[in-house]
Amino acid sequence: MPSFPVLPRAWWQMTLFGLAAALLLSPFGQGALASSSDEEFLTVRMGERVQSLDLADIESSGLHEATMAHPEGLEGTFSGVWLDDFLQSRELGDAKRVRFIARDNYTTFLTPGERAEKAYLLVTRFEGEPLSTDQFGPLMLVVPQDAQAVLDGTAPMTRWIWAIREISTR
Ligand SMILES: Nc1nc2c(c(=O)[nH]1)N[C@H]1C(S)=C(S)[C@@H](COP(=O)(O)O)O[C@H]1N2
Ligand SMILES: [Mo]
Repeated sequence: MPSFPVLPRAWWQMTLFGLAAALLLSPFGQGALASSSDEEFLTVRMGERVQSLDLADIESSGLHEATMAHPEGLEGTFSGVWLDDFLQSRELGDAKRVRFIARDNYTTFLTPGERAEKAYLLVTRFEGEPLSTDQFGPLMLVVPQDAQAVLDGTAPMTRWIWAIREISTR
């Protein structure tokens, strides 16, 4: 019986380990990891009513693009849905407070007056791909018309919240 090439057992273990690591680090591996958390994409609350939304649910409000620089470092084409379109599609357009809660528990809210004053874009994608965790995903809120002023330091960005995991209304 021809002998299998004589290689130390450790060689095979290293090869298997290498393959597993390569798979995890590959776009395929990342896709698999990302999709496992899709069901927890965004929680939307109105009182007792809780909705769990995924990317497709949110983007069904209609995607819009904005090419701009985000002060946290991303520069390019962002896509997302207008916040008011999204809220209306969920029958939340009349909310007195729309609160955003981030993965780091940072939180902000918008009143109807603030929403009427500026067009807020709920960003779902950067350069056509869903926002990853290190790109401040899964969702972020920006005001495209203020992007330049924010960079120049002439407009505040206190309502620009990123890493949004929950929208809570009342
Ligand atoms: N998720 C999240 N979004 C956030 C913050 C935060 O800590 N976490 N900081 C907010 C505040 S207070 C401001 S002024 C701007 C800029 O924050 P930075 O100066 O810490 O970058 O982002 C806002 N968005
Ligand atoms: Mo701030």
